[in-house]
Formats: sequence, structure tokens, C-alpha cells
Amino acid sequence: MSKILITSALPYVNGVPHLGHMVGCLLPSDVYARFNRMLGNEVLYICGTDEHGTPSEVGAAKEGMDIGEYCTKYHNRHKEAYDAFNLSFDYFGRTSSLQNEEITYHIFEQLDKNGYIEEKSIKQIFSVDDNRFLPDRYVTGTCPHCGYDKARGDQCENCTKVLEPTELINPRSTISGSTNLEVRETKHLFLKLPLLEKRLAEWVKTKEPFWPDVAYSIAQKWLKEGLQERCITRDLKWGFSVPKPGFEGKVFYVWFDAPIGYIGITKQWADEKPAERDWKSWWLGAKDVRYIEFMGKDNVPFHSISFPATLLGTGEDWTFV
Ligand code: B3M
Ligand code: ZN
Repeated sequence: MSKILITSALPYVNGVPHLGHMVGCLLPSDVYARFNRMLGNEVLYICGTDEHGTPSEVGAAKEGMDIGEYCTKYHNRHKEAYDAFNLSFDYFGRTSSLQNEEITYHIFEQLDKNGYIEEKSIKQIFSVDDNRFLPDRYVTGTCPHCGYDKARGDQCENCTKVLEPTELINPRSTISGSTNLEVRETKHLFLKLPLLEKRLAEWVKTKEPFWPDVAYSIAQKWLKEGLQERCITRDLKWGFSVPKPGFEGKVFYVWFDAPIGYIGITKQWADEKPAERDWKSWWLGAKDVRYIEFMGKDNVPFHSISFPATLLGTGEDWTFV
């Protein structure tokens, strides 16, 4: 009997669940989990809602709701829909859980202690009409790489390149459509990916026989282009507060704590029955665990580059895909 850890990409909580995610990610991971259980393997199949970031802030504002209540409402909607499809998750959790906060802080502190975090001032887009910073998908514009005219500030869906909002050509606010935008300077924290690049490249290389070709080639393409430092904090209210002096009022970037959510959700699962369940036996020093991730194509860079680099930088023995 083998121990098989399966995670399915965590759907954004805002809005109702859609069929694309079901067909592309949830059903395949469910089939795989059932198949492994039939083989007699010990399976832990984890999913949950991805709750931080601007989409939740904006969604809650649209419905005139408190953000936490908004997330609970839509978390329950997702859960009901997946129950109706009889998906066989061992646990369907939330990235906003206390358990995920605890593990996110732990991982951040390890990265900081090991010298992989850097402070820098950056220029960010501020929308005068919306009276707020516009991080990530809250700026839309033309992709500087492929010319696609509906690229979002965090990533171009057309060519999958990860972007900074200030790189977009002809930027406009996704919220209001306003082009009355200013660039303002604020202080942020960056993950020093270039320092981890060599070890990451060696690790990715060992995955060639196991990963699907498309995942392997996306990771190789990123490595070939050279890794850049990635900003892991945002000027938002909703999210995990950054536990570092001088960063009050800022939160972690949703893509920093979302993959860590796989671990946080496992801890949610374990905390329900502490006498029987141990999250560490799946995630830390877990030599007997085989880990399989399911996700859509545009999530590959985060799962094959930034999440493994985050775990590598802790210097701890985490479970890698
Ligand atoms: N929520 C993106 C998506 O739903 C993102 C996945 C997170 S997986 C850690 O496509
Ligand atoms: Zn593009």
C-alpha cells in the first residue's frame, strides 16, 4: 500500500463554481483518487476555496457584504455543488483558515531567516476614480509580449507569461474601466527566486519522466528565461497580514498563500480528529508519500516554479510533487 497525496487546484471563491473547472481539474482528480483507493492505496485528496486577493474584495463590495461573510457564503456554495457531483475529497477547506495562516507565517519566517526575502520599493498602479491600488487582475491592458488586448495585470491568459501590472500597454481599471490611473510608490517584499534557481532547475530536471510534457515544458521555458524576484505582498486589506515591522496594513499576495493552502487545508482536516490524523505525516519528512497535483495550464508556473521554490527556500523537508 502506498500513500498518495492528491490536490486539485483551489477554485477562487468569488462567484459560483463553473463547469470548466469541474471538467478540467476536479473530475480528473476525483477519478484518480477513486482509482487509487480501489487499488488499496491510502489516499488523501485535498481541495478547497482560494479566498484571498482582489476578486473577493471586489465581489464582496458588489454585494454590499463583509468580505469574511461573502467568502463563507461562496465557500458553502462551492461545497454544495461539489457534494452534488459526489466528489470524493477527504477535505474541502479554505485558504483563509487559521491553520493556513499559521503555516504561511511559518514558511515566510523560514524564507526570511534564510535570506530569501528582500524589501524593495515598487511602483504600483493607483486608480484615482476607484480610490484604490489596482493589483494583479484589477488592471487590464495589452500584453507586452504577445499583444493580446485583454491581458490581466498578473498574467496574460493568451501566452501564459506572468506580468507586473505596470508592464501592460494601455492599462485600464478592471473594476470601473477608468484610465485615470497614476503610478505610486510603495514598499513590498520579494521572494528572491534567482537565488533558488539553480537548485530548482536541478529538481525540475528530475521530473522529466513524471510530469506531463506540457507542464515540464512550461517549467523549462521559465527556467530558460531566467527567474525574476517575485513580489509576495499587496496593498490590500483582505488577506494574511504581513508579520514584519514596517509592513503594517499590507497582506500576502494570494498566490503566496494559495498553494500553501494545500498544507493548511490538510491541517484543517487533521485538526478535526487530532487523535487519528497527522498533517505532518503527509507533508514534512514524509518519505513514503507520493504527491500528485491537478491543475489547469495557466496554473502550471505557480506549481512548478514559485511554490516549489518557496518550499525549497525554507530548508525544510516538505513533500514535493
Ligand atoms: N485559484 C486559480 C484558478 O482557480 C487559482 C488556483 C489556486 S491553486 C493553489 O484557476
Ligand atoms: Zn501575452
